[in-house]
Amino acid sequence: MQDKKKKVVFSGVQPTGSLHLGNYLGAIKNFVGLQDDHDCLYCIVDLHAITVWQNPNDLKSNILDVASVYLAAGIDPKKSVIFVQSTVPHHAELAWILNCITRIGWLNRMTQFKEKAGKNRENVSSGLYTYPNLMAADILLYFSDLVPVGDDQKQHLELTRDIAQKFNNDYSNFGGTDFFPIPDPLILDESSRIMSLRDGTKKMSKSDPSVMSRIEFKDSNDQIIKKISKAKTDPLPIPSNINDLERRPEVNNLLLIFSSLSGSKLNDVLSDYSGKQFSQFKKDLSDLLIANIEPIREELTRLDNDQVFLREILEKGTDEAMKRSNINMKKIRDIVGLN
Ligand code: AQP
Repeated sequence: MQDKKKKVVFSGVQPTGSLHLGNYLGAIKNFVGLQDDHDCLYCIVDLHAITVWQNPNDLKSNILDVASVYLAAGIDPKKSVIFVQSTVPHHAELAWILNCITRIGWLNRMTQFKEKAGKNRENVSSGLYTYPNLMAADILLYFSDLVPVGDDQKQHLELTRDIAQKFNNDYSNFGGTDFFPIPDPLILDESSRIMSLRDGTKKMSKSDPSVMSRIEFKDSNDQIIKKISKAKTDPLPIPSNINDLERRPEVNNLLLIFSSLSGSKLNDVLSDYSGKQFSQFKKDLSDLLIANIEPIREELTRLDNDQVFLREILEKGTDEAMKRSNINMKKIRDIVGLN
């Protein structure tokens, strides 16, 4: 049931592969922390996933995998609405309306599209190009106030704000100038961009062809130890000054991961390890990772054997999301002049 006094939080994860430490520290860990004081909707954004071709069988199992990670990481279906985007058709309907609000020039500035399309821009799907409009629809459909995301989504959030403002202005005589609340991003600085373990200038990503670039939830303890021991560093010892990390992206990344998982300030981590070699630091980092990931992995194994439970949670989530989106979509259609 919606608690009208609480701020509405919306966020989502794409079911495009095995979830990793970046998804956890940049997004899912924050989702968990928000549940008590906010009205949270956490979505599995499968319509976003198909902006890049997905094997249908993999997509189906990835959807359930994201749901399992949500639950195993501590999202409580009694407190938060967990659902699959495509089971609530209003997301796609509102995205179309927002396609008609967003200016082409705004989409042309989106760096994620440029990065994902690369040199192949003429040949990627038009869905990839209008992806930010669907994301805006996800958020605005529930009149969300806050959106916890990693740093890579900041630009899309700014676009969502522009879209909401333009809609409010274009239809001010019909819905008022503050019909859609202007949502705020919730980005935790230190963990907002976790980088690849192989290249500190590239974000840790599900689609990186090298599994050694990321820590996945399903990694065994031995795999975690191996990935961290092979994580790229450099021949210099750990510095004592944060400024000395500037030209050492891989070292910076490992220290940030440590700081984020341990809850210690980066400065404190530096003073504990400055002047030391990486072998001791990497051992401690592996221990910390295992302490965080092992309980989630065990819960994932348990949920893997209880698919009925998982599907029940998702169905209930769809019912609740539909209840809300139905009411909101009626208002939106009415304002735009659709019946
Ligand atoms: N490396 C990261 N550091 C911090 N946060 C991250 N997020 C993703 N990668 C990092 C955050 O996780 C949430 C869900 O991301 P997503 O799966 O919807 O999309 P993405 O950002 O495109 O993630 P990937 O792993 O890079 O997927 P692919 O390879 O499929 O494109 C978002 O809040 C995101 O900020």
